[in-house]
Amino acid sequence: MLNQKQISPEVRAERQRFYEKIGRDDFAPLWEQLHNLVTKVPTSDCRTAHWEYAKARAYLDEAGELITAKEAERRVLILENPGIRGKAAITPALYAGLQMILPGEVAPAHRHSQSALRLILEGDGAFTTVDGEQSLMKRGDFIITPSWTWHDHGNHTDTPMVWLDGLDVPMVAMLDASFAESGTTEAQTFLRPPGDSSLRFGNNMAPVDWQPTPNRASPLFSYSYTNASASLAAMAASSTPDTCHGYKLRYLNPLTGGPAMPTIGAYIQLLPAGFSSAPYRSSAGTIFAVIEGGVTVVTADKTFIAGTNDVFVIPSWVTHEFNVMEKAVLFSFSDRPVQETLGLWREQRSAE
Ligand code: 1HN
Repeated sequence: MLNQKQISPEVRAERQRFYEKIGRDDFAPLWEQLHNLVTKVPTSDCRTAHWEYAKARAYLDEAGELITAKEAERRVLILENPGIRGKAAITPALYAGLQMILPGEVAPAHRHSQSALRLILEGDGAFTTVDGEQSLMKRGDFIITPSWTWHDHGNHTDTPMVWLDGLDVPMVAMLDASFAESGTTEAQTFLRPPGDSSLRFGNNMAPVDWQPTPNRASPLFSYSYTNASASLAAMAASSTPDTCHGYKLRYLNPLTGGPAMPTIGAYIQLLPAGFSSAPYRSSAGTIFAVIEGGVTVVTADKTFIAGTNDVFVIPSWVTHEFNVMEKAVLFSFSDRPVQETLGLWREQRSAE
């Protein structure tokens, strides 16, 4: 790095004049910022942060009185990372929000380049329709709406439904590749019966001539919590936990073995009663939602307890540990698949 102290005021002023001159012609000196651009380790302004569900839920109730889902198009409270406010980002690459849909409400059909995932936090039986197939949602279910798929939501039950939305909004903005379209009708016409995609692709089979396309999202769009928790319970009953992750599974595209969507990886993990994880960090900033129990999260500069339905974010390369008294289940999502595809992803596990 240039040591400013060794530079005489005359030279500094001369350089400043040069920078201003070339700036008027849209040039800039790399040497003034090289070390901020190429850092030894990730150093974004993104911070570790925690959103309590009780507080979020009260704000959602207030929002419910201020605006309908239809008028809002989507009634969502964005979870803004406190280190990067105003960018609709929870990490530099990802967006997260909490969406509420009240009994009788409709969130009209649209599609966009951004890929979305939902993790249901509250409610049972509201629906989402993805590319003409309706699916009822319940707590803990993981649902995807891949890039450019039509989607609308509705709630015919008598209780509110709340879910966590995760999208690649900042990533798509960075690439300047955002396209969107509104549906001509509020709700899509059904093209297939409910459960069709699970029956075609979710039974370890696929239609004989179906060819997976690289980087295409999973044809399965609803992953039930009943299945996920049975898988976690089986692992927990018959193996020892990973020292950093406990028992952790990734949601995959059954046709490729890759992630359910190309830009966002999604995971679910069980931390058994009494578990204390070994310190861990990775280059993929990760958003967590607590599905069952509670967890104490420890980082160098912050320790907090995340209770059921709370959301928290661990930025890239921040070492963290999880401690639980009772069994806990955490859902999480990150940009890991993008980093892996580009050969960028790194992790560091503490010495075991
Ligand atoms: C969106 O389409 C949904 O469809 C939710 O439920 C959140 C945030 C940004 C852009 C599009 C939805 C969104 C979104």
